[in-house]
Amino acid sequence: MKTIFTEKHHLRNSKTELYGGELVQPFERPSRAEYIIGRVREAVLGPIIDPHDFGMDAIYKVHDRDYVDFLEVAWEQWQAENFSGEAIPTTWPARRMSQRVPDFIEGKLGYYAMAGETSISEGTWEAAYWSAQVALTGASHLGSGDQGVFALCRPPGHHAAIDMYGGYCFLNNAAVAAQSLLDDGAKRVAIVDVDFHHGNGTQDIFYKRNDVLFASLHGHPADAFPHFLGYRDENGEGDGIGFNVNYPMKPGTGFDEWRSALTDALHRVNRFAPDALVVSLGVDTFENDPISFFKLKSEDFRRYGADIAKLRLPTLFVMEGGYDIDEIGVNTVNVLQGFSQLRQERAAR
Ligand code: SP5
Ligand code: ZN
Repeated sequence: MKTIFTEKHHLRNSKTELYGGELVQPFERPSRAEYIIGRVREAVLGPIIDPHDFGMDAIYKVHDRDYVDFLEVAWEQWQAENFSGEAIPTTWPARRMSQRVPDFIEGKLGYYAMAGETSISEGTWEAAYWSAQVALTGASHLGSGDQGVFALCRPPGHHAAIDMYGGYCFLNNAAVAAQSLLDDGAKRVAIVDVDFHHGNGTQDIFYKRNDVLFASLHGHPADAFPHFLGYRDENGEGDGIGFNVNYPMKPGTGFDEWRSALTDALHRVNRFAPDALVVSLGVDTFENDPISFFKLKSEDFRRYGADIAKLRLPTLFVMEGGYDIDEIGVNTVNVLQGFSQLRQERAAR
């Protein structure tokens, strides 16, 4: 299996995350990608390929232009105010307040942020741009016949909505890739999000559409980030009714229950009969993840990778979260190996 990867992810190197009332070193840090690419090399998963630059067009297809414009200049505008720290919002357009876009950077941050833990820092835009290009390059390789491709995206993307950032995400890499598969001729694309957190951004982007089926397995919003989306009764809107499926699960959920939810999601994908599958691959479902509460073990990742392979769909894995830095490389590559090994066994018969 090919891995798409660039060292440009290092450009996202924020110093601060608002966590537990303190500014701490972010959980979403450059070493995450180093652990994962290190394990890809060690396991000899396959060739490692640089992204191609596909430009901005694919990004504008899933995000609002004014939001992308804001991301491009946010750090510059923040710096122009001579603030000493990184850019963090403090004020939001909450209930019964105006939804007009302010001019001043502090107001803009609140307008475009869906969460306040994620600081915007020097290089954030460039890293987010290249992360989206990694996903687009992965999609282009699926288009030319590969059966499984790994887009090692960093920063992650699934919390980034049509016009909102947060949850360590700025551009929705999985959504950008899914849209590009449609634009290159796919009639339907399914996205299965196995990150511990609900993929609120991906849900938002495709909520009114029936050409993308979105299924997300995640910590119940009553107990887990992003807190305000991801309930079971969110089934889509308009043409999209029936094409959004959420599997919220309670603290302490182990592999058996989690796998039943995945089995149900994969059945729905199969009935949808897509031309391609995008997997939002977060490994923060691991039992030792520092910010999550599912109980998957390292071997479980291999087992569910094989479950996904049984769909026999061209599959793009897009890296999302996973924060226990010692184990994320192993767990991520276990999914990819479980997928590839089953594919190879089936092909040999
Ligand atoms: C891509 C991704 O996985 N983003 C996740 C962003 C989560 N940010 C908020 C974390 C707050 C965690 N609070 C957990 C308390 C555990 N004791
Ligand atoms: Zn996550």
